[in-house]
Amino acid sequence: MIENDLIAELKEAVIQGIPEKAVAAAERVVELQMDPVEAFESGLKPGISEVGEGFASGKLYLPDLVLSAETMKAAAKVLEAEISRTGTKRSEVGKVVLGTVQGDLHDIGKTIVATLLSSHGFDVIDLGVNISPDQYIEAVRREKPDVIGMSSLLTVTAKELGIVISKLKEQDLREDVKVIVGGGAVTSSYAEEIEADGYGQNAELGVRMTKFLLSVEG
Ligand code: B12
Repeated sequence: MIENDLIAELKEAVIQGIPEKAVAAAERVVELQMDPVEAFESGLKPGISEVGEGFASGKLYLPDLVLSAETMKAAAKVLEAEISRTGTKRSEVGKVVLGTVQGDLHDIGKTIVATLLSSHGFDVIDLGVNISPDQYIEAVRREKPDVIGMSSLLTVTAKELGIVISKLKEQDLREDVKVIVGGGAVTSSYAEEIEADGYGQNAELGVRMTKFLLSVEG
């Protein structure tokens, strides 16, 4: 079946680190009107996970990781454009400030969460990567979001999530905003431990959790 072949091709392209191949497959996904979120989660994501495992076991090196990440980002851009195009029109269901925590430069997961939230009608302010607790606090004061979403991929940066929550409490802002966390370094039990309001294992579940926290239907 063409659809399964394309998913496999996306995965292979990321593993091999060939952006042109990944972009061409992503464009076919769009042409065939396949689900872009599914293509991201079942094609690109397992590809980059495999590369991550190769890196962890010493079979692959940092340049391999960089090339695969660039390949993933190039294809993700095509899929993200499609997710935005087919999404719900802005209906102001809520405002979300998103960012990757201080010390952490991983942005692929956070960006897909941002895109999917926007496509579900949320107003999303993406702060970017390496966001310090003070920058989150400033953003909460400035943007008055309903939710802040934080991403952490490194074990050493996971503690930043708890630091931001403590700072929100210190500044009397904790009651004003819901906190949702995610990323490879985070588990639902860790989210509970630091008293986040929600956790999202992937972008889809992150959107569902955000809707649940804000009592948004659908
Ligand atoms: C790509 C990648 C990189 C790229 C990042 C490029 C970029 N622009 O993002 C580069 C090459 C730059 C990189 C660098 C490093 N990396 Co790196 N990297 C990865 C890799 C292979 C994939 C990450 C990724 O993008 N996954 C795909 C996305 C879609 O998945 P995701 O991020 O998990 O996001 C999903 C969910 O988690 C969730 N989600 C994510 N965020 C949020 C937020 C919210 C609010 C919600 C609700 C949900 C949510 O939704 C997303 C969609 O499903 C992982 C391995 C892995 N399997 O994760 C290693 C990994 C994270 N990296 C690792 C390491 C060690 C590093 C470096 C320290 C390497 C080095 N020696 O320099 C540096 C650190 C740089 C820094 N300071 O951040 C380790 C971390 C180990 C650990 N436990 O701490 C990993 C696990 C690899 C490994 N197995 O060793 N890396």
